[in-house]
Amino acid sequence: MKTLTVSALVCAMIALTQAAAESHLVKREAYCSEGWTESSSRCFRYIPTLMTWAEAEKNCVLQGGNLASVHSILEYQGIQKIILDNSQENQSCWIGGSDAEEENVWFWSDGTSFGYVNWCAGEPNNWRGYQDCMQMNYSGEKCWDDIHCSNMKPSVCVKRV
Ligand SMILES: [Ca+2]
Ligand SMILES: [Ca+2]
Repeated sequence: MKTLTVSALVCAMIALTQAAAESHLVKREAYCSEGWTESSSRCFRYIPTLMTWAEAEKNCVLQGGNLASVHSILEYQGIQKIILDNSQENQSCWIGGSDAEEENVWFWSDGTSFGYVNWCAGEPNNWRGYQDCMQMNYSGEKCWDDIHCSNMKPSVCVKRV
């Protein structure tokens, strides 16, 4: 009788452990919703449609996100990989940096703090006095540049999980 109880307990424990392992797997698969790619514990989406910066931001918002913010070189490389995987090239894209509110005061449109930067040499230069939106993968260095917000570009959205 005692042996039977112990066996039953062991069986129950094995079953629970398996259930936990399976639910963990399911959770991992669903980390990002369909069409979004996990990188640095966030979900990103490459948008090939050419849009202005504001249109691109609005498009991300409609999908529950914002244009991508970047906080480290690892995050930046992760976003570059998503662009390369989806477009087969290192396309220049809109990300969420903007100094439209006040010249040379940069913000991320998702509200995260602006610290890490990867500006190209000599950028941001606010060329001709009206460059207020951030493109990435600019020039041979694939770094950041400020350009006029009405340029038409692909973009990268980010969504917090
Ligand atoms: Ca500017
Ligand atoms: Ca510039």
